[in-house]
Amino acid sequence: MFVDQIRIFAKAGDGGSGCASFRREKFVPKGGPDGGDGGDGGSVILRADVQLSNLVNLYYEPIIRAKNGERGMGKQKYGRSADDKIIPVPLGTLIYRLPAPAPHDPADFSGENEQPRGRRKLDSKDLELLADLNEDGAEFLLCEGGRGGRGNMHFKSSRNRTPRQFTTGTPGAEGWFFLEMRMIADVGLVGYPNAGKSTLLGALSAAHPKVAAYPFTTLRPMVGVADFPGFRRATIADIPGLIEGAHRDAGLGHDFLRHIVRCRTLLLVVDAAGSEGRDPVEDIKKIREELRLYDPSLVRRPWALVANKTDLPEARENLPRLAGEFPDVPLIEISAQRGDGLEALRAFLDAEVGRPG
Ligand SMILES: Nc1nc2c(ncn2[C@@H]2O[C@H](COP(=O)(O)OP(=O)(O)OP(=O)(O)O)[C@@H](O)[C@H]2O)c(=O)[nH]1
Ligand SMILES: [Mg+2]
Repeated sequence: MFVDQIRIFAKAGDGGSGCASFRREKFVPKGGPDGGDGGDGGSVILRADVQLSNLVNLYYEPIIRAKNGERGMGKQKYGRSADDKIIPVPLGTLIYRLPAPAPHDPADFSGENEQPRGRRKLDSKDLELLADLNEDGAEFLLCEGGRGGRGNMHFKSSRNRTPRQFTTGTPGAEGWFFLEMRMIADVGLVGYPNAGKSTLLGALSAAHPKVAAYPFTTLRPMVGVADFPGFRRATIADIPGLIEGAHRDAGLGHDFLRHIVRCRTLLLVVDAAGSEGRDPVEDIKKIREELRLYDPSLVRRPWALVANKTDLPEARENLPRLAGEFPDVPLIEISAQRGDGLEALRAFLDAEVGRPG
């Protein structure tokens, strides 16, 4: 299962209470206060981990609780502090704070101990961005554990030798959060279904995406790594195909556009042969329009036009038209299936985004 958005509830541990106790021992009358401090509650911490590809582990456990600190005890014994609960999340996870759901909202969690039911569309104004975990090992303190209380041994003074005061621990922080994973890749492959994006990813990297002659073969994003000479490399994300109206949620692509928002360079892959009776020039214009409607910054990004399926004879007449329509954009002619033109594409990617691996 591929989960790239999830709502969670987290609660840090409460601090343990301090203790009020007096030393009682044979032959030691009035031994004085000896109540120890409570331990600190555990915090809930999210940590970015490159090994994870999505948020599925939180889908099964959307409620996270760290343990409470133990109470202090007599004989000056401190309560044990609880361990922090460290939750691994994939690289590129954005963390938002959510307002607590209204108790009567049926599409939402109805109680802390229940699984989320249904999916209510989130309103972006509900969301407050707290952090962006975009480096391996980066941590975010989601909910801080409560502090332990103080035992009565600390309240002893010359005027009060038998203090009964102690403080209780402070409660651990808690809250509702929304996590969204946005893949981090250098290059994003964008195009209509069946343009050959997955075939291209397979040809450029060691990834083995599913390839088939029907639209929407790719159902979830996938990242591959292309290696260049001198240990340089670029990560390439293949997302499900886009169709017209994608920004309005048509097809599958829209939900995945967020995964290319962080790509430095976009490759617009088009079926230059127009095999399905489509016009490649129109395809590119529509895809650009969908990108613009989703996020205007996407069309300002460096991009190149990848004319695929040039092994088919129909491509021959379309190539000059593509070059004429988009004169300022690098046009790279390839056949992902046969491997033609891949060296030129690799050289382009290396120059554009290749970085030391
Ligand atoms: N003739 C020819 N066919 C190709 C080429 N590249 C891909 N194909 C074929 O085009 C079809 C679609 O390829 P995919 O790589 O699955 O296309 P996609 O863009 O990933 O499609 P979706 O995942 O559905 O969006 C498959 O039947 C491929 O074999 C090519 O260079 N030449
Ligand atoms: Mg595909």
